Amino acid sequence: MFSKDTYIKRRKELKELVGSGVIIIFGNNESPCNFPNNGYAPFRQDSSFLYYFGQNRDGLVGVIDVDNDIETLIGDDIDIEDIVWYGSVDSVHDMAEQVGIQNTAPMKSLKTICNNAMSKKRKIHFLPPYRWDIKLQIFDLLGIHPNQQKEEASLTLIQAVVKMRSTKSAEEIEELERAAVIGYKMHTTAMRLTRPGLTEKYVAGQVDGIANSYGAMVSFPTIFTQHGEIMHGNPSMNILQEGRLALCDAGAETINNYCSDNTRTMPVSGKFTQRQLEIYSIVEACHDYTLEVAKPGVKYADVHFAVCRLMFDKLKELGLAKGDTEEAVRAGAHAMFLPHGLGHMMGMDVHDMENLDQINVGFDEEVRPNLEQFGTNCLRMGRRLQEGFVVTDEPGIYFIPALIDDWKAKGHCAEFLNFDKLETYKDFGGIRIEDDVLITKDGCRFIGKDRIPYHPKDVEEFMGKE
Ligand SMILES: [Mn+2]
Repeated sequence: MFSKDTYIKRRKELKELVGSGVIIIFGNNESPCNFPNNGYAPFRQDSSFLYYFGQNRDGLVGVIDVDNDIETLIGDDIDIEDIVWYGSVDSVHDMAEQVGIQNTAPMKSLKTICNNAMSKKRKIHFLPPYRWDIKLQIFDLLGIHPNQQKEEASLTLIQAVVKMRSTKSAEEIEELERAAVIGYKMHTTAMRLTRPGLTEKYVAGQVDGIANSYGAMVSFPTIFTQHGEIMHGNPSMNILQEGRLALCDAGAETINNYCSDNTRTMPVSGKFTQRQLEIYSIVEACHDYTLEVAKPGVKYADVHFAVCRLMFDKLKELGLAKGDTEEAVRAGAHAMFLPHGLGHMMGMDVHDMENLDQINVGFDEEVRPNLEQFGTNCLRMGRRLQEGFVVTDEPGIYFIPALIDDWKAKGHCAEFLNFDKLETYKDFGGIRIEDDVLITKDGCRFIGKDRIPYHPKDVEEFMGKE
């Protein structure tokens, strides 16, 4: 948690941006796993609630009456039975005081607050809910059916939250640096353990343990797989095999819920083959190129396409691609290899604010998403970069057998791709290299003082150590 002043200032700015009405920001509740008292652990608070109200406990709601400048933390104090099982916790009044809020009220009063506002036809601002219990709560409070809640959510509030959370303050950047330290430990652990004979799940479990030991949790379910070409490949009981590549995409959350997100791809044997090295070097060059071009004022979509053109040029040298690079990228031919965007915003959520809808977070009036073209429709971030933004830089090259078959059968982008050569890469897997980038005053830099090894020589040297 930050100081009281941070939360007071944030709510003050939010009130100015929203202008009028009643803002309701729902905190999360415990989420049952297989029976009510066995919840998914650890508890994860809603990030916008954390941003404005700071408190990391279930069963809280923050209400801001903008017109009358009244802030209320709503929640029920725990009773003696809960204290017996879980220990004593701060009262709602104490929690409010810690974040500079004057008023508290029990949960049942939320209905009265909403009824009063609705009877006076005042605007009630809420964010699009993503958990079913909150959807039911909104249905109960405001009478809006869960199917309508995304549309009925306040665009004014969404835009205000996005504006504020997109630019990271100095204290937030410190938290992100802390997350990077944990991320470094996670990835170097994976690199140290990876060898033929172990299961993917074993390595992934050790990586998760690091995140749990040093912070709050993993920032998303760890990907550790020899099938790097499957974007979200869950770790399986498959045994790591000599000659394969293992892709590890994993991140940590600090105790204050700021994230890291890195990917490394390593040879299971500890040494890249020539064919692996050729593809790896292209991804490495693309990854490093982002650092040269990303800066305030530049559209991240343009950085993405610049990286795609560099990648395509180099794939032509290997004989996997052909034709005019500009035309090929315009036609979306690069998506055979890179079917996702170069990166996404990162902060308290690993895909920061994705619950507020990507069109509101990664795009704006000027830069609209292209929802038509395969690959390009997966861009999560396109708009102009600003100082203080944090985005991921995660180019990859994948050989997806089903996609090769599909495009080959349709003749899709046939003038830009060498399908005969692609056939010989169907057993390759995929490579991604990912780091987190802070946009600075006149350029950008990686977050994290220690770079997780990614230059091929460094990876091999690290894996060769006892
Ligand atoms: Mn990522």
